[in-house]
Amino acid sequence: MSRKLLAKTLVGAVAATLFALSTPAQSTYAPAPENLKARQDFQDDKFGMFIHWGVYSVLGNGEWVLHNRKLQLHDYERLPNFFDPEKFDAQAWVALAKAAGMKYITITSRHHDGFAMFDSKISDWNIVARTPYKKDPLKMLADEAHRQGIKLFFYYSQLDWHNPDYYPRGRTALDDGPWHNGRPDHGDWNAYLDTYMNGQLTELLTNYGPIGGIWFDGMWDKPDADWHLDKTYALIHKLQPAALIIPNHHQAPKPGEDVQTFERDLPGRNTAGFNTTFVTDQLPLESCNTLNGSWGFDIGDDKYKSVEEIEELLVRAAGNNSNLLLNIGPQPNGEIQDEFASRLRAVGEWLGKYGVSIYGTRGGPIAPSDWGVTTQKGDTVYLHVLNWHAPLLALPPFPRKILAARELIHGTKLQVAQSNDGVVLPLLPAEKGQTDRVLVLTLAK
Ligand code: FHN
Repeated sequence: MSRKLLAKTLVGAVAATLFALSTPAQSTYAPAPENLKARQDFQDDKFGMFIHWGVYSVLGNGEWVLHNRKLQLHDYERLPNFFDPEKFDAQAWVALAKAAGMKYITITSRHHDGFAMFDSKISDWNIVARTPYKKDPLKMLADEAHRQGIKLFFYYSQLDWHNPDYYPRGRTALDDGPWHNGRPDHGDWNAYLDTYMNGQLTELLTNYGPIGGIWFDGMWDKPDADWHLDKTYALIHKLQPAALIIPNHHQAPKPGEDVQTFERDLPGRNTAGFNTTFVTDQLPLESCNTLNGSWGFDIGDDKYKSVEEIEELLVRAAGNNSNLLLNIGPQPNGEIQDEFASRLRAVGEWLGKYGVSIYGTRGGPIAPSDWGVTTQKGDTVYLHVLNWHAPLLALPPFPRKILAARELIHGTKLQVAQSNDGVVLPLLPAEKGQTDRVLVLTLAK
C-alpha cells in the first residue's frame, strides 16, 4: 500500500470510528426515555390527521400526477408558478384537526415529486424559492401546532422523481415501460441519501421546534437498495430523541424504527395488496386511510366516507391496538373543502361522547371480530358492538371476572352471565344512526 493510500485509509478509519461513536448504529438502538414516553403518548392519542398537499394539488389529479401522466420534468417544473395558496390558514387547519378529535397532524414535507413544501437550503426545489407564495407553510403550521398543543409529524418521501441523484431508479420509473422524465442516466446515490436527504431531515428537525416524528414513505420503490438507514435513523434520534420514526415500507419493522404503520388496512390485513401481515407486539401501530379515495387533492373524487364509516374505522383501529391516521388533500388555494371539514367535525362531536372508550386505551382482551372489538384501559374493558343485530351477544371466556356492566351513553346497568365457557351480554337496541354501541365492563383486580 502506498503512503498516500495508507494515510487516506487511516483518515477514513478515524472518521468512521468518530461517526460510530457520535451516532451509534441503529441496529443496537435503545430508545431514549423520552422516545419511550412519546410512544406511549402516541398510542394514547389514537387519531391523527394526514395531509397530502403539494404543487401537484394545482392539477387536482392526485399526488402521483407526475408519474401517472408520464410528464417531463421541464413541464412539471412550471407547476410551482401556479401554486399560491392565499387561503392557507394554519390556525384553521389545526383548529379543524382539534375539532375532529385528532391529536396529531402528519403533513407531507415533500412527496415523491421531491418538492419541499418548506424553506430548504439544500435545494431550491422548494416552496419559498419557486412559488409566488414565497412563504413556508410548515413553519406556520408548526408554530400553530405548538400554540394549540397538537403534535406535528413530517411525512418525508425517500423516493424522489426529481433529483437526478436518485439513481439507479426504482420500480416507479421502470414498471409499465420505462419513464424517462428528463433526468440523466447517472447519479450519486450516496450523495442523495447522505447530503440531500439527511440535509433536509436536519432542517426539518432543527428549524420547526419539537416535532412528533418523521413518517417515511417510498422505500418500497427500491426494496433491495442500501438506504443507509442506520445513518439516517441515528441522525433523527440524535437531533430529537423523542421524535418517532414511522416508516411506510410495507415490511416488518427494522432496527431504529419506533412505530409500525399500515396503509389502507388494519394491522395484519392485506386487502391493499402491499401490506405485510406481520404485526409487531413491540411497537405502537398505526393504520392510515383516506377520507375519500385519494391522498392528494383530486377534483373528481367524490367517494367520501360517511361519518359512520369513519367512526367505525377508528373504533376498529383502536380495537386492533392501532391508531387511525385519516387523510385529507387540501385544495391548491389552501382551503380544506367542506366535504372533508363537515365530516371531520361530526366525528369530533361523536368523539366528545365516545372518546373515553378510545383515547388512552389499548386493544382489549377479546380478538377483533365482525361483530366488533374491545378496548381496555386499566380495569375497564369497552365492548364496541359494531355489527350485531340480536338481543344477546355471546363472547369467548374473559381472562378476569366481570364485576359490573353498563351501557356507556345512558349508564343503563346490564346483567352479565359469565362462566368458564364464556360471557353472554344483553344488548339494548341500536338507536337511529348509532354506529357503535359501547358497553363498559369493570373487571375484578
Ligand atoms: O405512494 C404513496 C401515496 O401517494 C401516499 O403517500 C401513501 C400514503 O400512505 N403512501 C404511498 C404508497 O405506499
